[in-house]
Amino acid sequence: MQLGNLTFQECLLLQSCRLHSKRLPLSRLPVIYGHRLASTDSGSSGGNAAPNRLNNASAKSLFLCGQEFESDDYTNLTDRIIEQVNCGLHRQRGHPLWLLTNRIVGHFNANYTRSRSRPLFTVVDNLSPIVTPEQNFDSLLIPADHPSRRPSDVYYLNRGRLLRGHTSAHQCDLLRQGLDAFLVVGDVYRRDEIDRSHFPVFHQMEGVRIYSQEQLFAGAKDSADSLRMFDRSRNRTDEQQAGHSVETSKLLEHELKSCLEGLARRLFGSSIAYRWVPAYFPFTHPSWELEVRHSQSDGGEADWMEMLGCGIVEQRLLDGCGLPNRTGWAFGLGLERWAMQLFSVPDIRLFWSKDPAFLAQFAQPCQPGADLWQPVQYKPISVYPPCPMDLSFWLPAADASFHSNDFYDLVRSIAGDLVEQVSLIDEFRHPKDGRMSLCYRIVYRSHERTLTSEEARTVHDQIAKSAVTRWAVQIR
Ligand code: FA5
Ligand code: MG
Repeated sequence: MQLGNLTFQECLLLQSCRLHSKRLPLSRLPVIYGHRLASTDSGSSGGNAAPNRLNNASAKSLFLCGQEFESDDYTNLTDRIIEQVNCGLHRQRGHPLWLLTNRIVGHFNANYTRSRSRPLFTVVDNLSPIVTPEQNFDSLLIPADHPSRRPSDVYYLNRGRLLRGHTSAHQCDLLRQGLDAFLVVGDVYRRDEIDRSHFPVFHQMEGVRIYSQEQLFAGAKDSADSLRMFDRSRNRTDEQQAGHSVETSKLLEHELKSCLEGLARRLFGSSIAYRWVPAYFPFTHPSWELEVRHSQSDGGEADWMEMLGCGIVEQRLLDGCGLPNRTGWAFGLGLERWAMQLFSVPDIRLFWSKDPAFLAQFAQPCQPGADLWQPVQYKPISVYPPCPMDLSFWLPAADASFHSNDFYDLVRSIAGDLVEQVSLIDEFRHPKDGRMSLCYRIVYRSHERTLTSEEARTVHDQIAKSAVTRWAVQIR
């Protein structure tokens, strides 16, 4: 077991290198994305009345989850994303994300109970992924000018609706509804880089637990009466929120971390190497990320993989939900990342595979009545060679506005699952006319067969052609 011994700044810098292939300014680092119940929101996530589609004929509206939405200047959904909305892999029995979700819920139910063994945590897994900016951002104290709101990072249906970027979007609504301990599972959407552990559609599980003073200090027995949850004389520091007593800060941190460490040990075994890294989220303070040592499938050096973000819920958020006498913690974990670690799945795209040879490997523990915890280790069906190709172009003018995420979306919508990775490998500004030249490396690889270079070349040429049409770039 390994705990981090880095300073806060070192952690931030380290993360900037690891999380983003290119360094980003620190202000961009606290990348968060992050409602309303299905019954009160834009359609439930159950059976869709009509298929999701962009209404191309007029391009003025789109259909999603059985509802029509008017498009506007913020609309940026692509057909491929639309196809995946409400995929809910975690609800499909037999899928590895279903298996993982059920193991996690089983662990919580076994370890956290109310009187008469009733589960403490309410599980909510059917909320619509279509939320408002209020739910995804404002309710979580995310500033109006925060970069995570930009259309370059978020899939907007229109200015008033978006695909949730994290399950935290439901925190406030569920707290207002009166829940004091809950797990929310759902598909989330981000315009993100593409690599083996990032995908624009993935699944998160949110956990929130809030306490009254009596509940928080229930374990303190003799001294419980003398302990106070709030101490108005205390200021905000790196370790605690203003107004929280020292005991509250320490106890909440302990409860949160031991809950998550317990979960990691139950799933991955007691010898798992992990570390806590200080983090920043506008809706929790202090905040951390949990990283787990992850061995590379290709035998390369083991690396740390970020598994979740968490922290002590900002008091201002609880006040806003009408809960000024409660304190609590919250976490949000990436289900695919946990499943990759747990089942040794080397690439996040595999979770989208419909190949029976993939799904069959998880079928046994998913049978009704079977032991959910019987060990499963993914065995690669076969390994096909990657096919890397570079694409360089000049932007049309010195002041041309161009965002890499738009390019990643274009690549994804043309190459689909044949693209394993896209990265910006070179940037160069023309000394005379100031135009930018960009070079992207696109790695094509199929999980189903060996791609011939002609096949990859055809797709690559199509991408180049579309980039020319879309942005008037000049291929080099
Ligand atoms: C969040 O989304 C916060 N909402 C988490 C949180 C909840 C913090 C409650 C505090 C309190 P973050 O952006 O770090 O944080 O994402 C959480 C996890 O989702 C990551 O740790 C990672 O496991 C997973 N994740 C993030 N981006 C991707 C991606 N593109 N593909 C797959 N998994 C991802
Ligand atoms: Mg993170």
